[in-house]
Amino acid sequence: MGAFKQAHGGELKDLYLAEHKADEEKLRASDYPSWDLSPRQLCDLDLLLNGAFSPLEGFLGQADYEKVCAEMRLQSGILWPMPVTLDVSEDFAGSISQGDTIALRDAEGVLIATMEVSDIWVADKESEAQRVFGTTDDSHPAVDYLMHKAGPVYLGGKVRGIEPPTFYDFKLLRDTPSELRGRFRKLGWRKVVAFQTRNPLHRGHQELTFRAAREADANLLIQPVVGMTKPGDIDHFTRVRCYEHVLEQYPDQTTTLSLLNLAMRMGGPRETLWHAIIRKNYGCTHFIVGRDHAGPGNDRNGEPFYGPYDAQELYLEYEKELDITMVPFKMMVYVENKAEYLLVDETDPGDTVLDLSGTEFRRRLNEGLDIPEWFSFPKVVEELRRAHPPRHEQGFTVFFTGLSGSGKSTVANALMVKLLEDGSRPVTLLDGDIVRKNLSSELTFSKEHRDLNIQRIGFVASEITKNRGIAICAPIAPYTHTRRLVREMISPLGGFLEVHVSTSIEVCESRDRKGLYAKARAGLIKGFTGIDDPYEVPEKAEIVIDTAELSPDLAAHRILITLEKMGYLR
Ligand code: PPS
Repeated sequence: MGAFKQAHGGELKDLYLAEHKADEEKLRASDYPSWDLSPRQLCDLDLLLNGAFSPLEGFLGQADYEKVCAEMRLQSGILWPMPVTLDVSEDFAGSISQGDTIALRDAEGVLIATMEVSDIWVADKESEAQRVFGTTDDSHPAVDYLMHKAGPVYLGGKVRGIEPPTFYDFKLLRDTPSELRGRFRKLGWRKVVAFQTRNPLHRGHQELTFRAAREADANLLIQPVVGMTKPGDIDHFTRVRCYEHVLEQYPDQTTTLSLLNLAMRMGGPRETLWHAIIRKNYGCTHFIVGRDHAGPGNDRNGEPFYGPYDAQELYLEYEKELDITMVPFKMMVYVENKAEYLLVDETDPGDTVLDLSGTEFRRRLNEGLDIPEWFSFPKVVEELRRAHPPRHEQGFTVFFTGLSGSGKSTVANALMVKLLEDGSRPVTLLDGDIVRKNLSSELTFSKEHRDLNIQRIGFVASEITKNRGIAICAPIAPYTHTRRLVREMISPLGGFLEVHVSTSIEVCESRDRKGLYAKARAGLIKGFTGIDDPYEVPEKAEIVIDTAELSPDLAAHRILITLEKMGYLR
């Protein structure tokens, strides 16, 4: 099949062992050192094994890695823009030697592949970040991963597949390159234009992709990434349900959908070439490249990491070698007076052009506001609304912090009762004492244990918030850093409101309801917050309450009003 020639001139790889050989290797593998793959490594391995990363036959060795970082080429000279490396801990690296075979397992311990270790080296991550992503700024998701999550030592070597990773979701929509090529062959599709996406598709995308296919005189493959995308993206379960609705909008027999288990790096231009090679491996002849393809957003100073058309420019330089034609993304807009989508340069001066930015779309979704029909399909909006209900249907956490005896529990109780009276959602109170009794009974008041205690509270509250309930937490939580971690854990899942109960130490001590301050002063309790252990005053609390000045009833009322203003209560 001429149309399915590889960009790299070689064959499509299939790195799985034949069944009987896999069985033998499985037996031997019980003696191999085992590495538990991270989610990103599992995605990489999946695409290595099924041939989507052809011509690679394993994780890059050092010489290939260096050349890929420096020149986007493998030692053989073949174009390969993205390092695909196996990063491990120092401990694990120290336990193996060059020439050893290791077992690569998923999180449940299932043996996915074995790898003959040809290279072991300590990566110069700064240099890698600079050369591959053009920056060492860790607000770039791939740089963040490299610097803060990836292990310090890289292993390279050929992999031998034992068993494909298991997926329980959308099985029928996941294809290996040879399966998808088979589908194209069966359908008689000789030219296929691929569309890569990590976002839900709306009318503009549907118009654009179909137009691209018509212009290329090709069929269309919508191939969204479901492996790992940009942190904060809409989850793939919701997106895939949306894609299925959009698929109904294309004329019959023109378009197909297939999911790609790629772990994106958000590497802009380099990543675009990588995407093209992968699509070539999947049997596509054309690839749509949009504005800011695989863009990571803005850097620390609010500037974009890459120019909007850098990816298209780089593609043009390598298009011949890639051997998959670029279809540059043309900006489409809705022209109200003509009731149709047109390319920007097709509009007339008198036309009324409508636009809805991504940010405005998310705001409308968040606040349950109208989303116009010209922008998206009703079924897509319905799915997105289901997954992202307006704030008054989302969960939230009210996180009290303050000294012992400051009145946290009293106000938290008053708030709980008022919220129960409102009745919009289930309410859980995670008071300091209750948690210490039920979740953290073995913990002391050392810094380490206090942090652990707060992290446990944060975890439970995040689960409650995610499932659209209300969590009220009332620990002392004396450390800024830990409070910030809790905020970061919960904020992406729903509302988060920090309430600093700022009642002074003098007032708390004079109240001394539990007699603990007296004991602390007498040296009978060591490390008591505010006496001989620090309390770091919150700087960013949404509400500050001093119970020496405000009754519990009024304090709870003030919190309710704030929640209302933020949109969490009606
Ligand atoms: S922390 O730091 O957030 O983990 O503390 P927390 O779990 O909220 O503390 C719960 C109650 O423990 C009592 N207690 C102490 N507090 C501070 N320091 C020391 N050393 C200590 N020992 C016991 C104290 O009464 C806390 O209850 P509240 O409700 O805050 O008065």
